[in-house]
Formats: sequence, structure tokens, C-alpha cells
Amino acid sequence: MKPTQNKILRGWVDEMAQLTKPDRIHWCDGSEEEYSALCNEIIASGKGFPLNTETHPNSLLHRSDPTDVARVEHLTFICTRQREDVGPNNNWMEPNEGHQMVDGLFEGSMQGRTMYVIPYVMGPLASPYARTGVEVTDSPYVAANMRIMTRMGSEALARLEAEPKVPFVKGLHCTGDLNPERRYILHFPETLTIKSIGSGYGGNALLGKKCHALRLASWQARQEGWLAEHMLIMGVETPEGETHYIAAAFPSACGKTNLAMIIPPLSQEGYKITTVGDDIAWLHVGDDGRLYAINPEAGMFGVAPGTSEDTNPHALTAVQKNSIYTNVAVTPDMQPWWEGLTKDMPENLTDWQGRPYDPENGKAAQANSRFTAPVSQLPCLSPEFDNPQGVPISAILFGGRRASLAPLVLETLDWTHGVFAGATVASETTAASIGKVGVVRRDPMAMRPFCGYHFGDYFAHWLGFQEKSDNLPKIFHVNWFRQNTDGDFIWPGFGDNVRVLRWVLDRCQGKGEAVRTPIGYLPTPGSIDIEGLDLEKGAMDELISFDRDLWQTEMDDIKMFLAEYRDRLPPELRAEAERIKRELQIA
Ligand code: SAT
Ligand code: MN
Repeated sequence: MKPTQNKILRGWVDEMAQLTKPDRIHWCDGSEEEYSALCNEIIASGKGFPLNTETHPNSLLHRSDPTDVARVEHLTFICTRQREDVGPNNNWMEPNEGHQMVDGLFEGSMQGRTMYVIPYVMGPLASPYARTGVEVTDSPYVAANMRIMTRMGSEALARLEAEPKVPFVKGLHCTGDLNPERRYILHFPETLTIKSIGSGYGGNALLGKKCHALRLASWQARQEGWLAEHMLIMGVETPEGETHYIAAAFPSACGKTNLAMIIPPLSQEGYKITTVGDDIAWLHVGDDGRLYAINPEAGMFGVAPGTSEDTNPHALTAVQKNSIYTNVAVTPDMQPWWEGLTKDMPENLTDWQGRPYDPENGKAAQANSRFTAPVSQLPCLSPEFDNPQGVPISAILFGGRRASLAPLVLETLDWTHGVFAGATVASETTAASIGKVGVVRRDPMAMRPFCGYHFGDYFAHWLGFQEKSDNLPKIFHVNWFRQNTDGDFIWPGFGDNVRVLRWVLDRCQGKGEAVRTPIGYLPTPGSIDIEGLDLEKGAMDELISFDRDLWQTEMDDIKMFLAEYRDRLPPELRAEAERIKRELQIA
């Protein structure tokens, strides 16, 4: 492909090449041939392995450096002129200092290597809400993944050339020496720039995803009056043939991909789920005052462990071909395998690090091992996936992993309470990020690692939507992860979650029964269809009730958490905390 007519892009790529000094520059066109060549590069590097061509045509296993298997929040920075703008929720660096520090590491870092220039569009190509970006990287693995995850290549370049004055996101990525001491993920929202070095892992290296579509986009969204959120988007088709759309935010590795494509059980005949997106939603207020969502991505970067014919058959179908598997195990005949894929572990597995499987070494597949697959391969892909206007959202769900406290579902009392519920989401940490797993931490709107600015301002931005429209979706809080004293999950989850979605949609239509409590509207017994479910005695009562004492303690914790945002915390949220506390005391 010839270098571009877009002078700004050309100048920037030249500059990046002068800094990193690659031997070759390849402008990605997104073609099939190019994809094959990228895969061959990955294989030639010794880190990629072709999978069984009969069972998994055109697919690849990639083994990462064992120290580079998750996002690194402590090495992720937002670089703005004013330190206060990033809030206590982000690491901050002064922009000049940031550039200087990493440019030292980028200096000559692509010597002997190819620089891939990846023009991409986030969102449907014809959408006014879609945004362009260009990532330059020395990693063929990143380039191949970006082809699946975004609309990448000639069409994206054509858009960049058609709008030469529209700013695009500039992302520089270099694998570097993978030394965690020299690993940095820097974001410069004021100049729409990303610089990432020292990691080849998904969220650190596929810059269109978390870096662009969430951290930078959230910053732009605030300035321009829209929302960039860590949300799945799903359609729920009813037996009457209507489709309602739901957007849901859960922290990484809490089941967004699974929920976005559930198959309702037989007893829920007539309900059908279609998937618009499984990780990120960009939301705009439409002319009718409703919130419309597009999925900026074109692929899924899903957690492999636990994905099976039982838990997510659609995802399993989608990953059967043209997919990249990262850090899973393989069978002797080169089929990918991970814990939970089959009940029995196949014999003679090779583990994710390429060793003969030995339980002494831990799991066969890495806990955060992933598949990258085009959403177009999903049997349940929504016909609206490419709709340039997006889909109208009826309900927003927030949630996390909570073994206790949070009920199965609650409807918030109004938009302010909904924003409060989102802002105070807590969840047990997962393997998607480096650090201790299973500790409860607050993760507002599941955006803690991804909001590119001060959470206080972010909450205010959310609250401000009330002024833009009186036709906003209802906001709910869900928790599929309640456990009994033995540590077993009380709610079956997966396909049966459609039962909860039905109650949610009923509520959106003024149907469905609920009782008002200080923490929100809770379903009345019987208002969620549990026919055919094998629940423990009393389980449902426990799932839809709340414990006043536990909630008192929770409110104290929430007040402490909100206090971190000091004078940037919207007073409405403090007032909401006061209201709940007061009502809890009335009993
Ligand atoms: O950050 S990733 O995109 O690699 C996955 C996640 O944590 O959601
Ligand atoms: Mn995610």
C-alpha cells in the first residue's frame, strides 16, 4: 500500500519511524493475504503455532511472555497538564515528562524490525459516531489482533483521507524487551496520543480497545456530550417479536461476553438474545431523547477459561475459525484447550507456557488466557450490529461479583440513584489485571481502570444527562454471584439470567412487581419467573431481599469511598448516600 495523502498522518508516521528506526514500514490494508503474512510472521517469531486446520481453520495459538499476561494498572498513566484532571482514580504524569521518559525507551526500539502502520475505525464505517485512529507497532501479533478487533486497513485509511482535518488517535506501540521495569502505557488525552511500550498483552497493546475506545474516548465523550462505557450491548427479543436493547457494565472477567450471548433455557420459549457488543459501548442521546449505543469494536477479546458448550455455545462457535488464542493449552493434535472447556482434561496437554502439562505448575491455560474472534462469526450477532445510528437502550445494568450483600437485581429509584448505584459498584478483583485476585474493590461503572479523567467529573457528566433528556433508560443493579455459606453460587446464572432480564424489561414497560426499599425497587416474590429452576429452599427470598445491618456498614464504606473525590464529587451523590442511610435507620 502506498503511504497516505493525509499529510498529518504521513508526518506523524515519519516522526515515529525516525524515533524507533524500523528496518521496514508496512501500511496495513486489512486484506486476507496480509493477515496470512502476519500469522506467518508470528509463527516465524517462535511465539505462534498454527492450530489444527481441520478443527480450527486459519487459527493460531500465541504464547506471551509469562510476565506479560494481563493489564498493568500501576504502569498505566494519564498525562494531562493539570494533575487534578485525572483524579485519584488514575496515575498521573506531566505530558512533557511522559514523552521524554518513554521516548528514551522508544529510541531505536524497532531496529531490525518491521513497523506496521494500522489505520482503524472504531464503530460502523458509516457511523457519524465512529472515530478513527492509527496504531504503529512492531508486533505482528498486535496487527493481526487489530484486524479482528477493529475495522482496519484500506477502508479506514480512506476515511482518514476523506477527512484530513478531523483529529485521529495516534497510538505508538513497541514490544520492547518486555521487562516490566521498562513497561509503560501512557495516554495523552489533550493530544489524542497513546504511547505503549514493554507489553504485548491485549489491553496494553491493542490500542484501539481500552486505551482509545475507553480512556481517550471517555475524555472526548465528556467534552462532546456523550458516553464511552465498559458495557456490553444486547438485544432481547420477546415472544411477541419485539426487540429491546440492554447495555450492561461489569468489571473485566465478570461475564460480559457470556451475558451478551446467552441462550435462554427451554422454559423461556420465545425469548432470543442477539449481540451487538460484548465489552464497549459508545452512547449518544438521539433526536427522540433515547440513548443510542454503538459497539466501537469488530471482534471479541474474551476470557477463555470457563467458556464451554454449556456456558457460551455461541462464543465457542465463533472461535472455531479465523481466531487467535492467547495463552491457552493445546492437545497433542493442536486443538486449543482450557479449564472448563470440557469436563475431562484431555491427555498429554501442553500447557500455556509450552511445557508438558503438570498440575505442579498450576493450570494448563493461563487464568486470563483469551480468544480473539470476529463478531461476524457469532451465530447470535444482532442484525443491527452495523447500524450507523446504533440501537436504542431501554435499560442499563451495573454489577459486579459480590458473594454477599447485593441482591440478584434491583431497579434504582431514578437517574440520580442509578448513577449512585453505578458509581459505588464493588466487585471482587479478577485475573484480567495484575494483582491480587478476589479482593473486593469499588469499580465505578466498571470503569475504574478505564476512565481517562477524574471520577468526580465523570459522575457529574453522567448526572448531567438528566438535563439532556427525559427519556433516558432505567438503571438497574445486578449480581449473579451470590454465594451460600458453603461458597456455592445461589443463582444458576448464564442462560437463566434471561429471567432477570425479563423482569428488567417488564419494569421498563411499567409492568413487573416490585417493592420500594431504601436501596431501590426489589422484585416481589413470584415476579421473577423461576419455573423449572432447581433452586435451594429459600434461595430466591435471599436473592431478592436485603440485610439492613450489612447495608448500614456498606453505606459507611461508600461514604468513605466517595469522600476520596473531595470537592469534585457532585453533591447529589453525597445526598443520595445520606438518603439511603437515613431510610435504612427508619427500618
Ligand atoms: O484489558 S483487556 O482488553 O485486555 C481485557 C479486559 O481486561 O477487559
Ligand atoms: Mn473489558
